[in-house]
Amino acid sequence: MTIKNNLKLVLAISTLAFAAVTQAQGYKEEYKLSLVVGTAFPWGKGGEIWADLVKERTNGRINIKLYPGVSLVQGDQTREFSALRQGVIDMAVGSTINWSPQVKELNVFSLPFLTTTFAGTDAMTQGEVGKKIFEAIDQKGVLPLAWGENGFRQLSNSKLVIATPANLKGLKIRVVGSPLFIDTFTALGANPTQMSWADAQPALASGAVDGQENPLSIFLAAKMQNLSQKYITLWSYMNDPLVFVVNKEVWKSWSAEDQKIVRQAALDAGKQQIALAREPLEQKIAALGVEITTLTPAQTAQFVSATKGVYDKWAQQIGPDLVKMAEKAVATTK
Ligand code: X2X
Repeated sequence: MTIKNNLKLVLAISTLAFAAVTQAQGYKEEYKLSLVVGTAFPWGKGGEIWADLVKERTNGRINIKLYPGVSLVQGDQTREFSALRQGVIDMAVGSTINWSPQVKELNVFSLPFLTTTFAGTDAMTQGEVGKKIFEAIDQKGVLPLAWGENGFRQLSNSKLVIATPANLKGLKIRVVGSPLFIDTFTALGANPTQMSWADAQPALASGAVDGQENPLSIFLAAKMQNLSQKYITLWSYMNDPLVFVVNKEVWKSWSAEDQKIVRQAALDAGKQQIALAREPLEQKIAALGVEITTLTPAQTAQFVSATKGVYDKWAQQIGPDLVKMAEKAVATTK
């Protein structure tokens, strides 16, 4: 070997070594993934599946740690989206309700009775509506990768069987952090109060509120029968899709190969998570002594008509075009 060739070799090796170091420097030792609930819930399981798939497929280059209880924003789930944008949170599997104060389009899923079926939900998330919503999330500064699902929200309370809006009169109902929910429950004659998930459980336990609405998977894993919740009404008035997202700076710091792996892992985890969230739980919950009421079509119609004004008002705020697109998507499933 000539001296010139030796020099070339040394240069090539040091360039490679430098590249390896800068790549390692660009990667964090741990990525923080925010969740409202932990792995006892299908929602938290989805985060765990995503983290495990990424770790395995990147040979540990990307190491994700779960932060349930939205602990990175002190339990205030309505601040999760801003924290994601700012980089306080690296990744999340988050609820469309919790992010709707920042991304108004997400309220489309909370329009009362827009759809009451999984087919209707899928027609929205997997079609044009889903694309538009991902664009909106992206424009607000966070990268969406895949859909998940918290589930259809059912009504529970400690006082009585609720089969018509009249039964809700004056009941104190805990609702989540979107003003749309205050409007819906006010229109139904209830007395809604907004609070975080962390505050909701002690408020139910002490009787400060009479009832709440959440998917059955949340009811079961949070053992709400022990929080005085004796009655459930299955009204499926809205579904709460979840979104798998990554902070944009974090995303840019990853190699193209790793970006591909993280995206595919989110899609795979999302599919598995949705299947878990859709497991029927009525019998398990009934076996705990909770009285479950299924509405007749005529009873459902009363709830639909009582909330029609809320639907129309919010359709204007969300954007009539997006709402029409959603209505069309749902109509194809009927
Ligand atoms: O707070 C709730 O009710 C929950 C857990 O369902 C959400 O984060 C939307």
